[in-house]
Amino acid sequence: MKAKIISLLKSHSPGYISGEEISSILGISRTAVWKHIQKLRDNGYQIESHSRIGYRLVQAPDKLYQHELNEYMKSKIIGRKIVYREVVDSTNKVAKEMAQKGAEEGTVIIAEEQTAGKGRLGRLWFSPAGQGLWFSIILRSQISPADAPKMTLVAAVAVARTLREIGIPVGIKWPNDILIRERKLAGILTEMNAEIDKVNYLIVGIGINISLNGDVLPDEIASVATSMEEYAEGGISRIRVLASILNNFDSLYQEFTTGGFSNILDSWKDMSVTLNRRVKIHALGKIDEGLAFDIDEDGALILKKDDGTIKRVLSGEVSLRT
Ligand code: BT5
Repeated sequence: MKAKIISLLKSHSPGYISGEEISSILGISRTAVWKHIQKLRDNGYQIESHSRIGYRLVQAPDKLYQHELNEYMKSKIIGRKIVYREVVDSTNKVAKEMAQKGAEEGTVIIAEEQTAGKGRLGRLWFSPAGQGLWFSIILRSQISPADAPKMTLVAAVAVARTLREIGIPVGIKWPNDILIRERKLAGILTEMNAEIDKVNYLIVGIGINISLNGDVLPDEIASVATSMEEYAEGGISRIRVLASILNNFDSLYQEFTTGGFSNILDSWKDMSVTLNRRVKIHALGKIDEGLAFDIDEDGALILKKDDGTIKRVLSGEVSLRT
């Protein structure tokens, strides 16, 4: 009912629609209409009312509600169901709990704030209220555990493609960073629940900084992070950015599950800031230095070390050298 009332208000905006008209279209009493309007106001909708002419939507809140997102969603699988929370510890953690209980493929969990957002290897992801997009996607494709790291690359292409479409010239740093001018705009954390030869489910967690407030940024984040607001003129609609990432992810995911990873890899390479650069890689307690010269079909980074030997790296921490 909430979504229907919002849709009626929007279709009449900036004009008024009478309570009587809403009540006759939706088949509810005028008192019920009034109660719904009150609830919408509590949810942050600015609605003017006038005794004779009715109700007028002045502004919808910048909240990531499913009924607001639906307007922009074109996806088939990803984001058909959106679970919205004001505050969670980590959307990846909530997604895992929901996946365990059988949540359907493509379910997205999104929060305004994370109190214990996760990075890789026990690191933290700083996720203040309303300043970013912090969300996780539940996937149940029939892939082998060895193919799971590819999903991080698929997600990176979805995020980078979306940001480039809106004019922010980001690059992808292997395996999970979206950078601009060598500062981190977004990160991806893919986790899985698997048996030896079968993935039960994957959780792809994505964090994107929209408007980090410099006053509350810890120093160690301020020195490495950036946010979209610094590069987008005229403000950003979090809802449109999120819908567009989910739509792009949806098409890439379908391409991936129908054997199209090599095309996705080509897009990844086109947007990469890692390839053909000197890099230092920390992996499993070892440090290697050399030229990052390719990504193979498994998503592994191929490093040509200074002694001429070739090393294949499946996971690790890359720093770009000049
Ligand atoms: C990542 O880890 O980049 C993965 C981040 C994934 C976050 C999303 S948010 C939704 C979902 N739910 C979760 O709980 N997590 C996912 P890693 O490569 O390990 O990078 C972590 C490092 O990035 C930290 O040690 C900081 O140096 C830096 N960092 C932390 N918060 C940041 C932020 N908001 N922006 C930029 N850099 C940040």
